[in-house]
Amino acid sequence: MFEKVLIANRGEIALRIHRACKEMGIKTVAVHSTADADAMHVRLADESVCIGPPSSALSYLNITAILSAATITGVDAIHPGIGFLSENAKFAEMIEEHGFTFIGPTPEHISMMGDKITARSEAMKLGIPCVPGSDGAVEDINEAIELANGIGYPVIMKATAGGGGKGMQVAYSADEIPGKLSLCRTEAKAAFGNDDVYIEKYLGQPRHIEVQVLGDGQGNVVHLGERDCSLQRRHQKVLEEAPSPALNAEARAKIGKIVTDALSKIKYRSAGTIEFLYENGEFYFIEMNTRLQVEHPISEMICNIDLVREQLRVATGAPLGYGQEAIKMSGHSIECRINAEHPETFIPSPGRITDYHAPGGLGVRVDSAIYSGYAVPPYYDSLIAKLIVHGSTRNECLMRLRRALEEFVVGGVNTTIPLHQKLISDPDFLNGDYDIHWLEKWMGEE
Ligand code: MV4
Repeated sequence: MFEKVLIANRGEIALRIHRACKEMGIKTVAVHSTADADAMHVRLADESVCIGPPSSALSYLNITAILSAATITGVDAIHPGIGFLSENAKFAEMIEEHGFTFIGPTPEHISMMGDKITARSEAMKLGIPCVPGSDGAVEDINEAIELANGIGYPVIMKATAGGGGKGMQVAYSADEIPGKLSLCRTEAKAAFGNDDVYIEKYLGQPRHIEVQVLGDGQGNVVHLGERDCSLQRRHQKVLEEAPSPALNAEARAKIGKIVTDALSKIKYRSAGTIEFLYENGEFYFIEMNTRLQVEHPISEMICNIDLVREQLRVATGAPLGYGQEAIKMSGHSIECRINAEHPETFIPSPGRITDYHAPGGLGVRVDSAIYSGYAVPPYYDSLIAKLIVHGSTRNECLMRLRRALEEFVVGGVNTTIPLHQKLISDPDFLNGDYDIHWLEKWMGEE
């Protein structure tokens, strides 16, 4: 096992990784910007290195500074966490070139899935069901119209380098194609420096269902079931649950097998997530994330597996050591993302936390790096805590969640706690009756 790991991240996820390391007897090195000198991940780590000014571009995205910190502190491996450099193939490659281990997939797999056109064609080759659409990038307006006529309207045009909902346009008829294609390209070029675009059939009322996988790079791959992430606003997830209220055991086993067979063929290593749209009982691949995800804890809760611990183990070259039959899913888990934002306007609310009391008790987990007296900096995303609850049934989970949200005190900044309290008392939510557009409609934004 590694002796010392550098955690190239901040906030709750840096702390999450630190905790897994500590339990395994691994020393940790935190890196931080000048704005994060007082952060909990820095306080708890065995060593810390300041890697730059507040701006992420100059600190948490600064590959040279991070590699220097790794060299100075003599770590064995680097965990990229979530966001920042976690899906940067060049970073993974440079880490290996410098003689450190990258705790994640190979640079080749990161690249393969980072480009959505390549990801789509790989998924098809591997037998994963995809949304009907173009084979590769669309060349011009005529090809786009021809394709769209064949697929049937509406169609969605997407940037191959897309992310965060940017670079997508829906066309409802052939005469909308020229304008929307040009818009899509312009937006893609500006946001990602790449204007390659592909086309898919536009699904009107799908759920967003993603399957958690774990591989060892030797062909052993297991899945940890699915998460329903349909409750989102402007492409920001708000609340996630596992299992999905929309799936039965048969559908779960079927998609699980498709996904593990596929990733076993490419000998995928580390944690990953395959995202699907799910409509009328069918799964349609949209993309794969080659990293840990914010909502990974709900899968951990229902499977009783520490995903970061497993990432560390397989990164050393150890085999998984168990098969799918060892994964026993039990009960229900929900995560509420608590952001330092106004619960109705979502205006960020950085500043000093004057009071803090986290809920606890059976089945309640809080992943957070905040504390009383901590000042939430204005430079990064506004997630300050994840409240993760487990119960033996969805109902028990919901009762516990209601109780835990009531107990949660975060003073001094606005938080989305009141939004969650309202959300989990809505009849549609209680019935599990929602799709990807439900939350924005519910908030009167769509
Ligand atoms: C779609 C879609 C409908 N049809 N693709 C949005 C983000 C990107 N990851 C994929 N997205 C979508 N792709 C087809 N063919 C609808 C969306 C979409 C969406 C997907 C998941 C969760 C929330 C969403 C909100 C709006 C649109």
